Amino acid sequence: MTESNRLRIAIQKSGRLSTDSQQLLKSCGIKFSINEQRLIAHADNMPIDLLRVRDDDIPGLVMDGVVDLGIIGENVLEEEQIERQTLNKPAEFVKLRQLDFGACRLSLAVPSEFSYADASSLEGLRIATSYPNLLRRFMQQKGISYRDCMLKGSVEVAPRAGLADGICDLVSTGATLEANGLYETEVIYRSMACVIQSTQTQTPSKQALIDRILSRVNGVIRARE
Ligand code: PRT
Ligand code: ZN
Repeated sequence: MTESNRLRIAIQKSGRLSTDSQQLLKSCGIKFSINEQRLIAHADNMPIDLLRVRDDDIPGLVMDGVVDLGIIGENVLEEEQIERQTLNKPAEFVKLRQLDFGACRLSLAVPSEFSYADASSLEGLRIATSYPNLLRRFMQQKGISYRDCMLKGSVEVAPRAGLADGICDLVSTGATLEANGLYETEVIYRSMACVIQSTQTQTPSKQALIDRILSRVNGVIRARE
């Protein structure tokens, strides 16, 4: 029995989006306390369960209809959507709204000694990334062929380690690139956190609760602007 009368919201367990996600839900009047050992936190004052998971799992949980709502970076969402479309797996969701945190960009970067004119400077070269689908889409649009170097972490050290010629990685301040002797050449995707809803919802009461939460989210963000 996996159906639930309670609204399920997936948020990142621990990482760059967790504090802001929890804070946003609390500002919307949802009362809960997190037990670090627990996957689920039950709200005290509304029929809502928070699922605390790896951010990478959130798009799939929403697209498979396991949870009703998710708070996730658009970068991870879009990457997963392209991946699922390629594999003919459910890839539908409704983006309810973009949020005001989690800002970053997915960028191409190369070693400081690399002479870069435009993306075609990477023709035939190897690019390390954790976002193979977003990278492929960008390079296909430009008509550039390149070779993959798929890394889930430590992408920024790949050129120095001789594993790749350039990278495609998330950047916010640029300090990590600089510390690794790389410079940013091209932004291929700009991202913020967003709230998404499953297309497989719902009972009218769940939808009413979602509408209420969304209108509070709008109010909270408007007040912060
Ligand atoms: O454990 P889990 O899988 O849940 O977390 P994670 O390690 O995959 O993700 P996490 O917590 O690092 O990031 C979650 C989300 O935060 C990302 O998917 C983005 O939507 C958003 N975000 C915003 C960022 C950054 N800014 C960011 N700067 N995610 C990662 N970075 C990393 C980047 O990969 C690089 O290593 O920070 C470094 C660069 O930062 P600067 O400031 O030096 O440029
Ligand atoms: Zn992750």
